[in-house]
Amino acid sequence: MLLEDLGYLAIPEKLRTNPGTENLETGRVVAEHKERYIVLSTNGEFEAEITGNMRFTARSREDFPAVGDWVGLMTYDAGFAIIHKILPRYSLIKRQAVDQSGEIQIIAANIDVAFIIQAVDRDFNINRLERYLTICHSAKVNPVIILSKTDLIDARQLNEITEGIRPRIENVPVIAVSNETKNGYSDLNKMIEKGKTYCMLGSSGVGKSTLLNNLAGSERMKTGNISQSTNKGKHVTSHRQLFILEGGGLLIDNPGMREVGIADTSNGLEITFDKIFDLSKNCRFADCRHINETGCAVLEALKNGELDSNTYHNFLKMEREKTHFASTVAEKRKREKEFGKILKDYYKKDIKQKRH
Ligand SMILES: Nc1nc2c(ncn2[C@@H]2O[C@H](COP(=O)(O)OP(=O)(O)O)[C@@H](O)[C@H]2O)c(=O)[nH]1
Ligand SMILES: [Mg+2]
Ligand SMILES: [Zn+2]
Repeated sequence: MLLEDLGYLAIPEKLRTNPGTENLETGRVVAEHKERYIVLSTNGEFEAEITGNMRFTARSREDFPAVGDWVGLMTYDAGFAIIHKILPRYSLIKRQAVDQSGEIQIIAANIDVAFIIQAVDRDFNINRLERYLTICHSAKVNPVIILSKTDLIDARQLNEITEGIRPRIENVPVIAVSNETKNGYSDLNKMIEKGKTYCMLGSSGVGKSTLLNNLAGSERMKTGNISQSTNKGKHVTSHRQLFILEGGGLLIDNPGMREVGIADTSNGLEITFDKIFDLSKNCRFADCRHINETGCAVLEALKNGELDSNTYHNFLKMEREKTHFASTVAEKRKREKEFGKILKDYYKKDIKQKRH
């Protein structure tokens, strides 16, 4: 296995030199399970853990390795390795946890293209597409929309769906596929390049694992029906894993996501809703919220039909969520800081007491 087979050449040149890793081997995290990692390197496959130092200095989930990460490691006999360093990431897909704790969940690192998969039957929902697009844009990952299960509808219905997407989502490729008939597979295969990393995003049951197995040419991931008995919608894929496809593309499957919160820290919303952001430059007030302000160019465009009303409402909803997330994070930081201070005072006292 060469590093370029794992996608090494997709790393931007300036990130490839990593001071402090000269004596370490380079590898890529292909799977993760409760702080244990499977790493591939030129010397094979290793089960790895991070150093104690990495664990104790970690300030957030982002300081731990994720699937797709390039790492500096020391390897030992019997396929065991210690990860000493995470190399700088060129992209990182994350989402906000459902419980609103302000925790973020890392989906995958160093992804070139994300396939946003939505089934054309009951799962189909443009608001949700915009949500995933925002996650991709803030992660600096190029999105491609894949409409799956097209065998369940006829050509006219499919046409209606793609026509419905067009006015709301521009400049994002849309590919319609069926895992049953393999319709659309050749278009999809054309998009997958050797040495580039792809990741699948989408709800449970839309056919992500089936697609991966078909593209890989063998059953790598378990697939299944959404369980009706446990109304939670149990998913079969319980872990995240990176697979090397026959054509040399690298593909990451993901457990289904029931809800994807927006943890947008960069300009994901700006890119997804670029039309609204362009319009807002003409609002009378610089801090216009586009809700009821006079001289609002966004409301004006909404009134004259230039702006789609569903797009507008979805934008407002996600904007609110982003604001809420930002304040949750700020509060959490504050609490942690206060707790840190209590600990510090406690230790100070403790040391004093020991001296006496
Ligand atoms: N009719 C139809 N069923 C599909 C298609 N793709 C997947 N399925 C079925 O949908 C269910 C969920 O598929 P799975 O790949 O496990 O979805 P995942 O949760 O997104 O990984 C399985 O029963 C599949 O057989 C498709 O293109 N057409
Ligand atoms: Mg799956
Ligand atoms: Zn406005």
